[in-house]
Amino acid sequence: MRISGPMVPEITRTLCNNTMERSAIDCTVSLPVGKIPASAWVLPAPHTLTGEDTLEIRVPGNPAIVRQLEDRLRELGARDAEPGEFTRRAFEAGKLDLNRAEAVLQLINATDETARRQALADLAGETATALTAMAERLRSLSARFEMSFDFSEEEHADAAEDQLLTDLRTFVADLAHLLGDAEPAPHRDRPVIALFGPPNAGKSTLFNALLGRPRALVSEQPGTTRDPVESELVLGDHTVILADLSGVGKLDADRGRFAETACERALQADVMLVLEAPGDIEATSEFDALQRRDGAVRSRALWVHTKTDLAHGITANLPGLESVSVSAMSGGGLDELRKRLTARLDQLASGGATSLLRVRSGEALKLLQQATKEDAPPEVIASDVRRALKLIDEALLSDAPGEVLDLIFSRFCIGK
Ligand SMILES: Nc1nc2c(ncn2[C@@H]2O[C@H](COP(=O)(O)OP(=O)(O)OP(=O)(O)O)[C@@H](O)[C@H]2O)c(=O)[nH]1
Ligand SMILES: [Mg+2]
Repeated sequence: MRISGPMVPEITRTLCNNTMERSAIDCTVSLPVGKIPASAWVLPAPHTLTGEDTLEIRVPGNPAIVRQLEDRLRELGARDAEPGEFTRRAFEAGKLDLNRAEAVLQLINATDETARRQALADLAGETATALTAMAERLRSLSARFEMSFDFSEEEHADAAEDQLLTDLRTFVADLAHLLGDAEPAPHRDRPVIALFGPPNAGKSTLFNALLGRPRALVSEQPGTTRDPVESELVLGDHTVILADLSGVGKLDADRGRFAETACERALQADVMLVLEAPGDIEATSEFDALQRRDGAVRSRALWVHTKTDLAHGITANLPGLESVSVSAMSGGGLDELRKRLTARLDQLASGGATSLLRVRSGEALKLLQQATKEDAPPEVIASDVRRALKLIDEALLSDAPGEVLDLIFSRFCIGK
């Protein structure tokens, strides 16, 4: 167990009978099951991950003992951490910049070697350093573009312009290489988007609405969908498999006969839509159960509040995840959902690049690729270069508004 914050000295004294001096100690913790031998690391501020006083305590890995230690810590005033809260505190204490905090998340969720390599480079700050150098190159290119207008009437202007364009193309290729664009992560199969949620949440109705045809059976009877129903769906540049799953939870008429298959499919999906109808009480607990099986599922989840045409002031659960509200009946919110899904798929296709640094510099890259591909007049290219430079500068500043931060950290597992 790891605890961090101003109450740590008091808890260390009560629990381990120790002062807040930096030490590794053996101690005995009194729990209802008895006196338990424990090892503790007492880590005073500021030289800790979070910059706060921190206590790490290790007890034998018996679930009952761990639970009792958790209860004891709560009694002493500690509370459970929010997802990613340790990393967030590290970020807020200035121990970790946002790019690195995001790299931690990427590293946790990396599923292949490319993604792991990228995350490690981000974490070590290599990407930011390389990108800073790239920004300087682009700044000088941008200045040359601006200057070229002044000389465009002179006789060597054309040759100079060609050279400038060649240099810009070289820059674009280098940036693509830096961002890992040259070797897109090989996606074995089509990405899968799964619809997960309690019976009657409106999964099949949303499935049909996204496809634009009545492919899956819909009824007011809970437990209508049994085996998964799959269909291809085109979203932006992506063709995906959309999977409609059987409902999960106690309200299922089949008492969970098909729920395990649904859970397994949801866990394997690249993007999981968690559907919650107004007044539904099971979506959260079922999602929590999935998270206990695989903490990383959070980063793949998108919360969908359904049947918004029916909701009359019913307060929805706040899952602390990216969420959208839709009515498959009226079509409201479907465009927004498609947009969010396409953005997720773009991320997947770029090798799981999820950090703001990569997303923003990726946008700059796209802009420049477009600009150099077309036979655009220099004024237009120059303006695109300016915009790209602004995006990269912003990416390097790594400043993000509070709600973006909430979103980033919400995708961490609890305890990280
Ligand atoms: N008013 C309204 N009703 C909806 C909406 N979406 C679904 N419903 C209704 O909710 C009921 C359940 O819809 P389904 O799509 O079958 O739900 P499901 O989640 O697939 O249910 P199971 O397959 O049983 O797990 C049906 O009576 C639908 O007509 C919506 O956006 N608005
Ligand atoms: Mg269904």
